[in-house]
Amino acid sequence: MSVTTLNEFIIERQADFPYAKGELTRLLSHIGVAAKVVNREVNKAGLVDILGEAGSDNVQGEQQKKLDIYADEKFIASLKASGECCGIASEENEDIVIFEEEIARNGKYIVTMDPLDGSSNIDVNVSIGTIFSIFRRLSPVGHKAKIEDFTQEGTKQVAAGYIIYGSSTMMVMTTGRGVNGFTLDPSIGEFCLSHPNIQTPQSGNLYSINEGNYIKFPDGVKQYLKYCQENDKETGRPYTSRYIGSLVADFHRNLLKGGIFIYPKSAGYPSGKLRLLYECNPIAMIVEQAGGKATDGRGNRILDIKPTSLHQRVPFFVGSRNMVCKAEEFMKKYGDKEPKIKDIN
Ligand code: P6P
Repeated sequence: MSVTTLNEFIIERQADFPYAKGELTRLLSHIGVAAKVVNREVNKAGLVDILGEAGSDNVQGEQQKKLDIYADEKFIASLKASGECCGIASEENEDIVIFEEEIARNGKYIVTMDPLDGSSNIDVNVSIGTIFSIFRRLSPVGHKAKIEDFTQEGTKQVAAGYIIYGSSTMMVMTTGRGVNGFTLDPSIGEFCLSHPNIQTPQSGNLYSINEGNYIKFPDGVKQYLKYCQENDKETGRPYTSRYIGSLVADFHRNLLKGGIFIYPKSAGYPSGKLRLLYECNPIAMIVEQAGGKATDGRGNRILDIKPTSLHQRVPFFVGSRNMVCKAEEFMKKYGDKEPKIKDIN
């Protein structure tokens, strides 16, 4: 059976992109290149004693970088080289990174990204990920990118995706016409179509939340968790809690098997912990394209939220449509106000 590589897939689907004459194709394939470079380093992370800790020199005498800084630099370099991206917003950079070079100033797109999400899990060999989102710029081509290019609602995304560096390395992405998964075949160094047209189950029995924060949750969340832990009427089995503390890994499992991921606001995080621009928006586009739902727990669709700042946090309820709806019912019935730290005994 012949395999379809990521590049072949994008080119075949190019006609789907209303105005792309190869630009989006080039941009997405450059993201694929950076992902392969980062994957190589992530896979060596376990050999840190040989390669040297961040801040020390590696065997080549190069300054060893923290992997998330390394990933940020590789994605920025590849996006700049594509000539299709005029700037990026990244979890690793306080402000937008504007590409000054002539070739990049003519780029029609901007990218928001978390270059290596969950990187604190690297040294315990837990799956981590890169998350990205692509918008068409609003500012005039040929000029420098502006902040308003980056604070567009999530509904304006032209593409979104993530790379999960796990038991295998996989890119899951959407250009607004369904979700497709590409698994890296190391023997040929190509991402190959392995999960065509991913649809997430409308219901599931997996719930993912950091229950260590339980006493800081709003009552609606506490009551929903209680509901999940009661016996499931049909199967007689309670739901199953699965939480690995790495958004891409937790989301990817639930996307394929059915489930809900919740990072609500809490006494510790009154706006939630996850970032709207480069964590929640791209994941929300993917889940909606796969038939799921993503809200802030109070009926607001994530993709409709108008960003007010680059690193803005939002509460995040994402996954199987029926499960997110059920969680929202509990938030409405029992309240979505998080307790104050002083009121927690
Ligand atoms: P907590 C990783 O640091 C991250 O940004 C996400 O990948 C993950 O879902 C979340 O934070 C975990 O946060 O507070 O449960 O450790």
